[in-house]
Amino acid sequence: MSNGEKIEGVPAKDLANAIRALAMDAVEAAKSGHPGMPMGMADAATVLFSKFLKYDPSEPNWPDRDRFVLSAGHGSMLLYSLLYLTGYPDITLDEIKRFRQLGSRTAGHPENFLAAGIETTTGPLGQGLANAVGMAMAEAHLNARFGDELVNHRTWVIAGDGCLMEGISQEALTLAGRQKLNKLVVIWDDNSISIDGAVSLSDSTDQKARFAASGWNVLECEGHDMEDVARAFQAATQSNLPVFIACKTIIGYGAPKKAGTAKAHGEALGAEELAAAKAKLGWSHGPFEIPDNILQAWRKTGARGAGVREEWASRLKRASKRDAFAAAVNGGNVEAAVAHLALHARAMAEEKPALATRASSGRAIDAMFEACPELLGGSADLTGSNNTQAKGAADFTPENRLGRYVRYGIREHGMAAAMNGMALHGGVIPFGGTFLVFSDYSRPAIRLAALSKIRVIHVLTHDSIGLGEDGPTHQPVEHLPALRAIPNLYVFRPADAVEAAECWQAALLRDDGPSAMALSRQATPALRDDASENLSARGAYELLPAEGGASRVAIFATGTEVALAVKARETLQAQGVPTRVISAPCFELFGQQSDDYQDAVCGDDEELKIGVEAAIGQGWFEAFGLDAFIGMSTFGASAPAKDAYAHFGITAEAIVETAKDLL
Ligand SMILES: Cc1ncc(C[n+]2csc(CCOP(=O)(O)OP(=O)(O)O)c2C)c(N)n1
Repeated sequence: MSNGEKIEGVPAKDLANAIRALAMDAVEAAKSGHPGMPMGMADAATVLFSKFLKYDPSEPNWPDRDRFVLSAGHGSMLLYSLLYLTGYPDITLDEIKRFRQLGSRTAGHPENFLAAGIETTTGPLGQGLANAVGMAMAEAHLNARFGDELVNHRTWVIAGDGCLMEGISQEALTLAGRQKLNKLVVIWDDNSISIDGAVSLSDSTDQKARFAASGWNVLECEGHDMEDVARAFQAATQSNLPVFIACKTIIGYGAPKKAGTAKAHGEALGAEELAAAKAKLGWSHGPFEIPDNILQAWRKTGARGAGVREEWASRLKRASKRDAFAAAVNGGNVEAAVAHLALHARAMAEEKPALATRASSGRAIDAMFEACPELLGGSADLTGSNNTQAKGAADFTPENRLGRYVRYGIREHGMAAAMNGMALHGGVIPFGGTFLVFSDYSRPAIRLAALSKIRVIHVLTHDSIGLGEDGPTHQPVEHLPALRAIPNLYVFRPADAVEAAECWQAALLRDDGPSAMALSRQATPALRDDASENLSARGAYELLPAEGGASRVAIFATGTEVALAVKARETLQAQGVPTRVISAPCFELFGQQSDDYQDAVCGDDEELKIGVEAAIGQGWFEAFGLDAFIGMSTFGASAPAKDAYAHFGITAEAIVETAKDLL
């Protein structure tokens, strides 16, 4: 395919220039944005969308479509132009004209939920690349489960220098290399420019050697020579390893003064340079004007996937696994998992095991894993600690794509971002473990999951000073409030085996956001003897009522500290002080309950309210209207758990003392 080759009767270079023109015009109108990257990658993107990418704009969510990930999310106008030109209904010319404006689908950086066709939310550099690794893993797994006839697609990524400089890229690419994800193709926009100027100011990595060293096939092409680009893409489709294509481009291609410089990166070109660029490109059309023959050529290009999609649909109709496939891609067998968890919760209420909540979570996973084949577990090299490997779950490997357990290695950030990609891909429900303290390493991806409204479950064990001897480097202190600060993230901290099962139910049942399970290393007593209703799904509930009169003290606690509250209540009750205990496994769910319910749980002003959690108290006073909080205000200490709790004054005795002082 040469630049002069005609696509649907129009020279390919004109199709590429349509992308450039829209990018320049939209950024100019918004007075902000990034024209350089779309202008530089327009030729390669034209080759991809006209000859290689499998997609159908009339069915943007067709499960067997190729996934296209714009990891260099600042170049969002490249994606929006392509979606408009190829005919995705959500991205109209009006939306392009409203680039970056309030309420438009064409936000500054792509947001997956704003328009069908945007596969993932990108902008924080490197995330898209790591999402794509998860998408390719999901594809490989589902391909093994359902066969080539239903699942057989690629994941194509455009990544910039910034994506490759970010640390997350190392985690993502080494994971992909180990997993031999041969249907993953990363196209590097190799333009040697970032914001500060030449990439060489800050980086001298041999990127091709880096990828090759990690088990990738490495290719190169001239990014403005469509024939050469097509040759590389064709070769990429024949690979037995993931493919990295160094695609040499000029940022801002076509802009006479700014091309090849950082000035093309992130600001409007300005009227003069824009006009000169259009003249240089031979584009004589006004702002947002795409000549009909060019638009029609693009639309026909976009329509060429419909036949392939229809063939797929008829294969699906005849497929013996069509019902299982439909269940998988429509959110998974969650109801079956939830039913098994309900039975399990009842068994735990009977058995009353004194377990670490990480062990209770492990048992919950065992209870539901077979019932829900979409569950895909894993851990960042802490399997034995996180209790994330269900009994009988085999490893997911190049040799066994049916395996449902991912050895993510020591790559928390890569794991979290890959899980986002899996959830976005669909057909699997990812969960993965690490220590709560290392949620700092995965936080940027957790935040994006929350923004992206996707179901990803983080199993975060060793959730307090109660982990003991590993000391303050490993003891989370600020992490619970820090996670609770992320909008749309549910933070669960179950108190026993019944609550652990309930929290898993609640996490699975939400399909509009991620959950984090904070789980203890140390054992804690069973507290619930009734599991007929999922009380954890209420966020907070009265575990034990006051006896012998109106309640005078209410103790609110989470996780392992609920047992301390129960013990303190016993003492206070024995001393004639009617005391309630409220278990609060999920603040976010509590905040969604009716005012009446919240008022009933929080009680009246006559009552003394004490919160207990082995973490800093940020957020606690507002959540429950507390009078006092018992928790941490410093880092922890290396010591056996009991000694650490005693040292920091998080004990039943301290709760009793505080109550008596304040009554
Ligand atoms: C994690 C993260 N850090 C910083 C930024 C801000 N930023 C946006 S684009 C960019 C430079 C990217 O350079 P490159 O990938 O070469 O893009 P190009 O200049 O080719 O468009 C930076 C630092 C960001 N979006 N994400």
